[in-house]
Amino acid sequence: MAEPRRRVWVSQPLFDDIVGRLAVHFDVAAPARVMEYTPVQIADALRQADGVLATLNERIGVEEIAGAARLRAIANVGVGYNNLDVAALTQAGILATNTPDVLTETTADFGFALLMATARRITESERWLREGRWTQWSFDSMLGADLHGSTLGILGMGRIGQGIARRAVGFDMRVLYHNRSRLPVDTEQACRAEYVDLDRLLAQSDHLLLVLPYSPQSHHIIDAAALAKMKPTATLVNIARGGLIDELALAQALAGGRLAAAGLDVFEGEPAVRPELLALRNVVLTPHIASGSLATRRAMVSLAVDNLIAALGEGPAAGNPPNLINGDALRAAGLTGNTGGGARKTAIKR
Ligand code: 8YV
Repeated sequence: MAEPRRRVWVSQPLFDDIVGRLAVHFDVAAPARVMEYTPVQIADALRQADGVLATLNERIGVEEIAGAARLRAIANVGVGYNNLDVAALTQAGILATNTPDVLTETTADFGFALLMATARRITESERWLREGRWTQWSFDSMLGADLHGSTLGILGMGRIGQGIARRAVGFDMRVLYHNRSRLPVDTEQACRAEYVDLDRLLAQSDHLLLVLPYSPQSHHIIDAAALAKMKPTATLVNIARGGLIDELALAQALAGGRLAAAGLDVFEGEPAVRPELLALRNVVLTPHIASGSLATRRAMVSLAVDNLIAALGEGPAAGNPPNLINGDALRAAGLTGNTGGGARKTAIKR
């Protein structure tokens, strides 16, 4: 008798034509509209799933997977995966994947756009104009800060940070960076970036961009003390995760003139945004869209689908999901633990 088809849960409406590729191998359950799930709803969905296509909205940890006996793989649509408790998934033998590379350039583009909008007060002045307040041109209205010739600080020098540094070359900026580990010299040279410690980065940057992963170690890395080390004329831009910044301290610094402006694409309690930030004129707020070009969002979903098909032991890369985050999950599940596709394929299907 034929084995019953395995089940995949797609947590949000993504692109039907791309997600449809899953249906070749699996029964697919996907919502027709954007969903906000409770942890119990997520646990219920996981209980019936062999694989999951998830977004940053779905937090998946110990409690959510407690009853998920058949779950073998979670493909996150995003390069960041702080919504997943990777240690818990690894211990349970559940493979997890993400979508790096395909969003690097688009996200770096956006980081630069948000920096320019913030430093040159683009959204603020547009609002002002629309409010009918532009009654006479004046020489000193809406004066901003230059990008060209200034010092750009990049905190987190992974692929996206390097993409931003490459763009800064065209603006003749001096680029400083801080990262957990220093980059190889040839990479530094290619980005024309200089490694400095965090204090120097804070003190010397005219514009500081946050592009580092969020973790317990980087939680509120930009707090009141860090903000106090920055130039009062500086611009702060965050395209990584909201939890990197103590937003209340930031709002106070912006309101008190201790920081010139901020551009925020991500928020600690998103989609909720602190009223203290909403009330300020010198902050540009966007709804987590840094990777949001149509082509890139499609590429992200496509890569996540490839990852999930492979992680569940199907398709051309069966057993070798291209972007596995937790290789140790294989061993934890008592699977082959080697990277050879064939052996793993059989094991993962079980
Ligand atoms: C995604 C992101 O839009 O990739 C990331 O880490 O934050 C964004 O590019 C988001 O993760 C979608 O789930």
